[in-house]
Amino acid sequence: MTARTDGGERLREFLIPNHVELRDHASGWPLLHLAHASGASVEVFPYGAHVVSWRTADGRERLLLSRKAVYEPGKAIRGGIPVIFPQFGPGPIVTHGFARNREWHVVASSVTAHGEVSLTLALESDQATRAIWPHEFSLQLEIRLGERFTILLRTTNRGAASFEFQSALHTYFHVEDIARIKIPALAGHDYLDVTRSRERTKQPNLPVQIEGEVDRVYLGVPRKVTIVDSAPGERIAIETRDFLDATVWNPGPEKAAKLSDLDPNEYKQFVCVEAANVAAPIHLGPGSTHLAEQTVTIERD
Ligand code: TA6
Repeated sequence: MTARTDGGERLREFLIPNHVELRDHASGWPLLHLAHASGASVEVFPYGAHVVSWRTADGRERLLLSRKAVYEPGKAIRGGIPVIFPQFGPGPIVTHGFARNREWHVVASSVTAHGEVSLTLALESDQATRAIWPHEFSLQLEIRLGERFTILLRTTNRGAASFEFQSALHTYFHVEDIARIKIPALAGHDYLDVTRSRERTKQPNLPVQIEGEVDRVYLGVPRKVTIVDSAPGERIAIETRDFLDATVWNPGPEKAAKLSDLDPNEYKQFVCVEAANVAAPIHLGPGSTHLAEQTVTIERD
């Protein structure tokens, strides 16, 4: 299982001047740069279909990518938007599944009639994935970049038997100061507290705030969740379809210090709010496709 580092020769047919371009990266891995007319941009590695940058039209980076991220085949990149499939966990296979550690391939690119830049990457089951998870599947991750940034995740059962899967977009949202942010929409919702053996707990009727390590799976969340005060006078709006749960994670100082691919103080500048299907795995019959979607924008007071 090795990541392709051929400079992405096979990507060239999908490049669109000024909109989908190939960029060099210190890792030697091909990196695709999507640019929208507004000035917004996204960067994604075919490795893991891993988005590592989302800049809004004002040029500001809205995701955290660790300065100590490691680019090694088989290892997850710390930060950006890891794609979690077919298992979030805990479970019988590798934590958070294998999709983020495998080489995806580009299958389509376009500029839509509305001027959005669209890029689609795919991952299919193969002998290596079957050895880990014995099901035939295809995954497609479509990025649509305009004033808003949308990711669509399509999961198709290519086999003759049903299977169940969990999935998530493990987004590391950049925040100015973790101590300032609030997440009002999760007030009053039940969550599984991972720090307390996934004990089912009720969020008080108050916004979620981050103090120390927070690792929770909120169940049956609203379709719109905002991270308030991500920066002074701003909030990050996360709108989803068919992602029923949301994981909220920040390692806090002690856990952060144990992560070799995270600078010790970087924990202060991100919160993971992850559109997810975790509590109730998705049941997919033969030939069926499940579509889940996340759109993020920055709202201002
Ligand atoms: O989504 C929260 C979580 O599952 C935490 O428990 C923590 O392990 C985090 O993901 C990071 O996981 P990773 O496998 O990317 O190191």
